[in-house]
Amino acid sequence: MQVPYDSGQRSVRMGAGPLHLVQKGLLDRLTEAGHTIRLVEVESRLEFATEISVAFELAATLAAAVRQANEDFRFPLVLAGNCISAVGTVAGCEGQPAVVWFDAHSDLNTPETSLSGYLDGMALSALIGRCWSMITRKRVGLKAVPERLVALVGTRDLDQVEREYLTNSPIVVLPSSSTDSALEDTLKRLEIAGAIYIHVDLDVLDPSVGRANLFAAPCGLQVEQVVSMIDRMGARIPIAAAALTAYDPSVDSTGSMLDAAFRIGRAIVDAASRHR
Ligand SMILES: [Mn+2]
Repeated sequence: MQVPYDSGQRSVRMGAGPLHLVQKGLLDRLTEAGHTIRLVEVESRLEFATEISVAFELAATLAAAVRQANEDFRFPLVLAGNCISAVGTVAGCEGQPAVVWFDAHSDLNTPETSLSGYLDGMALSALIGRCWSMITRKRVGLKAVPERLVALVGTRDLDQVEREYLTNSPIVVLPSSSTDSALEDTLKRLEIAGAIYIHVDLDVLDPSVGRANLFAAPCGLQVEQVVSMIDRMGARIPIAAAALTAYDPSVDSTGSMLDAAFRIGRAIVDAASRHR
């Protein structure tokens, strides 16, 4: 599924990422790997676009597309500009999946704590029902995800408010340096949900891999680490849906992030097909 928007605007900045991934052959790679692919394009129909109205309209359309994929026994891989797309993807999943959130940032701001006003900085807060609860529930059909079913992976660029929030929250944080046994313990905790949603904001990767977007931060994960974690998750828990987000091709001057996205996309679809 392709959601080529960033902050309500189509095909600019990270909104160009989903289009670029497809143009450069992500779907061909997945087909070569033996998967049958169908591209579903998610578009906004609003006449007057605001960041918030477009974000949740896209989420509602995406939720319906994810539900349809489930009915057709197809695995939903979402290519989205923004992390707020997660609200729609999870709303479309059957039951209540746990959430594994690969991201340099925790996206745990709210309208009350955000200094930038940037909606993606509130994406995980929206998913757990801390903010935007009316529109996510009534317009998108989201059931807020309990915090004990959420794990942040590779997260290192947090503001003070987010740090304090995490101190008192059951959300698990696995920093880039975390051990295999920490991942095992986390999966043990998440598997009671019966399924997981894997969210990969590509800025989780270390800048030595390449540049995903304008918000990249040092001390991130290597591609091999992300791939091996996804592989272990898929071996243990069925993957209900996944997303690759926040890729801005205009800052990826070498194309190395494109290659990383291909490898992670392939790892996700391979891992998801284990239980299908
Ligand atoms: Mn993010």
